[in-house]
Amino acid sequence: MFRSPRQSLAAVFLLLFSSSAAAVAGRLVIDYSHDTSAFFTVGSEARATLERAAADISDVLVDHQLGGLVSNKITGDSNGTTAEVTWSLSYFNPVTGASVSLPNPHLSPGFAEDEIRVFVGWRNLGGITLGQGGPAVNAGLGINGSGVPEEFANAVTAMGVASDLVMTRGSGPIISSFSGTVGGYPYEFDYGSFMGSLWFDSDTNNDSVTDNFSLLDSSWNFGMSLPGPGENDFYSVALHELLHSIGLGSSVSWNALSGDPGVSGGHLVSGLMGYRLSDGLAQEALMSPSLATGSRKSLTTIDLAYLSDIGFVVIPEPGVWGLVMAGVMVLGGRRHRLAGFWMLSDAVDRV
Ligand SMILES: [Ca+2]
Ligand SMILES: [Ca+2]
Ligand SMILES: [Zn+2]
Repeated sequence: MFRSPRQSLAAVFLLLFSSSAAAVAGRLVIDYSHDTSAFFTVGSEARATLERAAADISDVLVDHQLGGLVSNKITGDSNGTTAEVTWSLSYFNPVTGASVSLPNPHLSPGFAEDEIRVFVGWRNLGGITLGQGGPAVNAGLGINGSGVPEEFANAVTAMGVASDLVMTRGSGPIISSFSGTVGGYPYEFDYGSFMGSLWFDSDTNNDSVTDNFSLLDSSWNFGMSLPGPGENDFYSVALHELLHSIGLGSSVSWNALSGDPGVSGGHLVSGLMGYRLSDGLAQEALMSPSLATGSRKSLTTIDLAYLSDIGFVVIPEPGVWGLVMAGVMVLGGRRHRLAGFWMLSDAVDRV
């Protein structure tokens, strides 16, 4: 039977989706501990849909790429002289925006292999903003040392190497970097994707009063069925903000792509098309900056390619899915990377 190229590509992506459905979910752990609204109660449609979005992203991230965190103290040694860094990590409270510091992040909340924790909530957002999200870009560190001065430079260097090995979590993106000097010797630390925050608009009529559930429900489409005319699709916004929260749009690895023609600030350019992983049909990238009311966006090959570009290992695996990978690379068409680092701000964006 004759098939147009488009049809055969669609068939390949359908196969891809079937395969991904069997992957282990749960790499994105949704944390509701800051949510004070009644909108994410256990059993609610919004919560179920958010969990589905997290699972759908987890399914495209390959297992065993993000290392666990077993200690927040990391030591470098040079002939018995040591330099030790003690890390704390911070994230933004999704409801209040306050920075929350975790002095012992390996214990509380703890980071198992492959897990990224995303704190979620609701806020009254003005204008046309539906949601905001970003990775945790704050951290604190203290450095101690002991030994002889002539070995300290090497110990500091060894500490940096050892810290990067643990704190970048392996092959995931670099979220942020620190540099400075200790005892006159320079250090630079990178760290990877541990946490993020995101929040959704709870004031859909922009009267500065949090909507009651009935009003919220009439504006948002909380379920997995497609949105009706005029409704904003919660699943689409959840996917988009979750991808922000793990580093797309604001991270050292993302900023290194700033010369890429597909990248515009914290988003992919409007109109950049990919193929939906769910059914192989063409769709504007999920990570473009806007979402039309009454429409749904889901993960596309383009979004997958940029997840790969910032450091995640994503399905399909090369070799096994060679045909699909070739398609992704052609569609992506972006291999122009700029060297250099940008310091991160509290980057969150519309939709
Ligand atoms: Ca309101
Ligand atoms: Ca609003
Ligand atoms: Zn965005």
